[in-house]
Amino acid sequence: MSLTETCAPAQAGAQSPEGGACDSGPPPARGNSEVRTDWTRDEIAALFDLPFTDLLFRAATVHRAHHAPDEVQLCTLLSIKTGGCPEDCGYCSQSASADSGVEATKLMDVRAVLQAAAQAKDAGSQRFCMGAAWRNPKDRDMPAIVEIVQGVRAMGMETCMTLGMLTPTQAAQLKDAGLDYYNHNIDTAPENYENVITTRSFEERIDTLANVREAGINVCSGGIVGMGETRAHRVGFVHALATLPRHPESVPVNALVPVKGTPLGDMLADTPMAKIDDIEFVRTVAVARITMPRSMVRLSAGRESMSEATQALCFMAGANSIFTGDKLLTAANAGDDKDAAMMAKLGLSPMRGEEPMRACEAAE
Ligand code: SAM
Ligand code: DTB
Ligand code: SF4
Repeated sequence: MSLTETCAPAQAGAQSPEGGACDSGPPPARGNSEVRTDWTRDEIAALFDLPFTDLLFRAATVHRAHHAPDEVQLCTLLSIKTGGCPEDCGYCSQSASADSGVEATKLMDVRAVLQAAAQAKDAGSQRFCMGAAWRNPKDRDMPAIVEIVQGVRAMGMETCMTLGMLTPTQAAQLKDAGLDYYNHNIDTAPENYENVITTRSFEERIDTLANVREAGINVCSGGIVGMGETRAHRVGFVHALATLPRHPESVPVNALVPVKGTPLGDMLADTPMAKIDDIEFVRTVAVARITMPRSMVRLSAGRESMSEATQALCFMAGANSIFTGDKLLTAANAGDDKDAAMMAKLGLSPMRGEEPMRACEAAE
């Protein structure tokens, strides 16, 4: 049974804001529809500090001004090149420097990738996201990558890739192939970056995001919560995204999946920080929604160990996209049966229409 089959019918478009009702608490709400890229850290910290019910109400109000609150976008992930990565991201099972037991593979055969995409489409997924454990793609990899993008697009699905750093030329090649989205996470606050990754800089991440934007590809960028970072780091993380020259079209919020054999998985194991507090996770989602009103906010890694109640709070707080299926890249995901049951219970439907940011871009 597919997720599409089990869910309630899609609702009509986003509701318009009622206005006025959410003006309490710092910073003052300047109208639900306003999209700003001049957020200050103090304003974002003040949002995090709001009483939880006020924060949720405010996030839900912003959400309803821009999105249909009972629709969730379904995306499927596939690892097209797993493990053996030269980068040392402290959370990642695929780093060659981790002792996680993940076996390194070569880039998958184009036909096998297209077969997996066809299955995802049958299961109701609108977008096929493909990840490669690379610091950056080599130019010799590009012809196969281009063929994959063209093939998945020909099936009528949206395409997303995450391949590491891109040069302007590679970004242009992907755009020409028809790539819809590029995922490249900033992961954490700039000042926390070197505590998590030492083989590249935060600025290099921003450079690739600029190359992707410049090429005309939609941007997907977010990060991970629960890596032992402080509240101030979470403020800095949201601030870095919300003050980009243009907000990312998609903002994945991952909860750390602590993997044995990775520096962060091992460091946090058996400590009170092994799992992010559920309420703090929901707060992060809510603040992302308020500061980036038109973006899709994607509940990404970590849903497998999250209760339905916590996920429901995340949907209230403005999350409106999930990864479906049993597997993320290497880690377990909730799975289609569980998700279909949750969506039916919550009365959520798969998203059918266009994303608000893209609809606005088309109108501009
Ligand atoms: N190599 C590419 C890169 O780093 O951009 C693409 C793949 S990488 C696995 C994509 C993202 O997955 C990372 O930026 C990180 O945010 C997320 N991720 C990886 N491992 C994770 C984990 N154990 N828990 C939560 N998120 C994770
Ligand atoms: C993102 O932010 N989360 C996805 C996607 N972008 C590529 C990846 C999650 C990976 C979780 C750990 C794993 O499966 O190895
Ligand atoms: Fe490599 Fe990406 Fe994993 Fe970092 S997150 S080790 S770049 S696959």
